Amino acid sequence: MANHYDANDITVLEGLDAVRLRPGMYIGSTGQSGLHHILWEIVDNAIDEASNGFADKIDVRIHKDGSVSVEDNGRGIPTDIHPKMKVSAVQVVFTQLHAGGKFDEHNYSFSGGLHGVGASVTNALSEWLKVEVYKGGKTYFMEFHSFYNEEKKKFESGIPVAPLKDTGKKTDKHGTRIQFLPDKNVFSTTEIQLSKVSHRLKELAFLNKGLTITLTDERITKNEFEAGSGNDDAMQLDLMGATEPYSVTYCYEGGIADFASYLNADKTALYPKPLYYSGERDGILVEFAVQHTKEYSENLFSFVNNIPTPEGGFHEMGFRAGLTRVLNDYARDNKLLKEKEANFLGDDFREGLTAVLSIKMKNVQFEGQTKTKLGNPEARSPVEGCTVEGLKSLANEAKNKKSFDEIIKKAHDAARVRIAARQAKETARAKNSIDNLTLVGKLAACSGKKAELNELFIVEGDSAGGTAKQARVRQFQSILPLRGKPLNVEKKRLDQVLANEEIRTMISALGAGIGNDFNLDKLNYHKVIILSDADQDGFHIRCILLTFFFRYMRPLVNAGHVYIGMPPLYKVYRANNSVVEYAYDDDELQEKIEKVGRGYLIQRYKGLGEMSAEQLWETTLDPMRRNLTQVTIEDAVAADNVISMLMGDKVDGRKEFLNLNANFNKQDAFMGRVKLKKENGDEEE
Ligand code: TTJ
Repeated sequence: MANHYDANDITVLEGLDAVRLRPGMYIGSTGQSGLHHILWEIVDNAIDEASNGFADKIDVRIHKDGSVSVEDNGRGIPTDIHPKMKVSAVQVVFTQLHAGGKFDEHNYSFSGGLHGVGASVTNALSEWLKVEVYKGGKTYFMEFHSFYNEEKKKFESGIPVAPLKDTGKKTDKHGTRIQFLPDKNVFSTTEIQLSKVSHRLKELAFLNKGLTITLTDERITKNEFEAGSGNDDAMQLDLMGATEPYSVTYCYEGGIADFASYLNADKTALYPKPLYYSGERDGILVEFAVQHTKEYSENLFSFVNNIPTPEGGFHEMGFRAGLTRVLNDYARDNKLLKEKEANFLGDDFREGLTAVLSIKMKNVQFEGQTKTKLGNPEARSPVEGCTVEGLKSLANEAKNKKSFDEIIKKAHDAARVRIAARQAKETARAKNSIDNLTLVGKLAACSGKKAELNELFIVEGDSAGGTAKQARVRQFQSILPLRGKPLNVEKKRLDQVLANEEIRTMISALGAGIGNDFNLDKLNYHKVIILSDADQDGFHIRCILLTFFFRYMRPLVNAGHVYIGMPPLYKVYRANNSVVEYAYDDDELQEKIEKVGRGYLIQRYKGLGEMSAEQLWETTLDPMRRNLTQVTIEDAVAADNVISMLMGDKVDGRKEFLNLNANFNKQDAFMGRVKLKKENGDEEE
């Protein structure tokens, strides 16, 4: 092997040996991904030449022997002798680590991102690599080899076979052509994947508008490709196709605007053309294309120096912020958002959004799990600035008015759905916690399964609850004792209300859900009977429960399922219990005294807990003898006002109301607006 270069080369060669020793350090892995990485290193160089405006064509060819070639029509890698290295610039590029963009700061200003380890790494990990440079009518050639050195007993990588030479072949082409064979000793597989390469080259064509990229795969014919892609239309399989290699050309005059259209090809766009902008701020080039569809997900594809950044980063933050700002301003300025209405959220503008964001900047820092997140905070503000400037000027073009109006309309829908969804989520969460609730030890459920016949008594206090459990007919009567006062639901949000155990227990027992999801068909009891003491506390509890039903189970009230149980205030009886009468208020007491006659005794009940099971049954539970009052809400709005006054912020009003209604057994708690209807159908105001 001809190798008689000066001392400079020795360090260079050691550099490439290091790459071969630890390929993972340079290309991530020695699998599929690493294999393609060494191709992208080469392609990136050609793309750079094109980005800088010196090339408009790149040809990539996968050869039958498994090698790959990349050719551009740029200026060609410099062929002159590098003053410091004393070898050709071509040799420096392929033997010096990180030398890729070192000669010309300006032209290579944006290179060196993810792939920026340089073309020398490709050389180090290839069996051989050949360079042709076409320049000034001449064709230059240089070749590198990697091989096992028997004398040194070690692998040597990327060794020049000979210095760069003028082949003498005349040409009118200009550009660079690299061909290399990935080394089988390095990679677990050396089979380049057509689908991977085509996907990336197509992406690069979108990202570099006007650039023509051709991909040819000599390993398969056109017809084989067609057959393999599932297109078995015999008409397409022509004679030429039987021998010609598969080849595809990508070129997009619209650049990333075409990219956005392509991404939306199978979707329904809200406006025909993507909104496209290209500009620069603080040395950062910013380009974006935006097109909304009828879909709901957001598809933002971002790139930094042509490298995808699926993990996002500061450029995406800037873009999103700018988008939200301009579109909210547009909505306000055009009165598409009423003065009272809150701004849209960013999410509202991104529903169904397909966007491509491509920026170019120096000194890129990639972060994140897969090193695909832009970590340069200084990128944020310029990108936001460009986004604002770009969208503003687009919005000012008359031809785009319809597009912007469509975006705002879509945001309106999104906002509405967002608000509804939040409510649904809350309800769902509530429902879950209700379903999961265990009522053991609380509810004494009836054994019968017919909701029409079943009754649920919500009883104030554990002791009365215990008595009621003894007194009830278990076939159709359930008892739910309430400990203490249930939460005053008036001033609470649904989630707080549902945090209350008493209330959850009640919802669970009724079985019909809550709020918007309340379903009467699932109701377990057609009579829900509130049984509270005939005193101020009992009245308060009754009001709280009614407020709860009114607020969160209004259909229950409207359908007449809610009742107020009326325990008697007095027992009027003979000493030997030969006569027993109950009086439910003071008027009735006189009546009953007369009925029982001389020698009567009176017992006044201070609460349900004072009653025996037998007494409770006779007076309050027995359907034949009890005194139930049906609660019907005639005027929901009026009732709500009353309840608000009772329970709400106007504390004075509540006190006054409570004091006015000293006779709790006859209290017309709802001041004539809510009618209390007797169980037998008689109405009383
Ligand atoms: C450097 O600055 C002077 C003019 O030429 C510039 C240059 O290097 N251009 C260039 C490099 N064009 N194309 C390449 C290139 C192409 C491939 C396919 C691979 C590599 C390593 C470089």
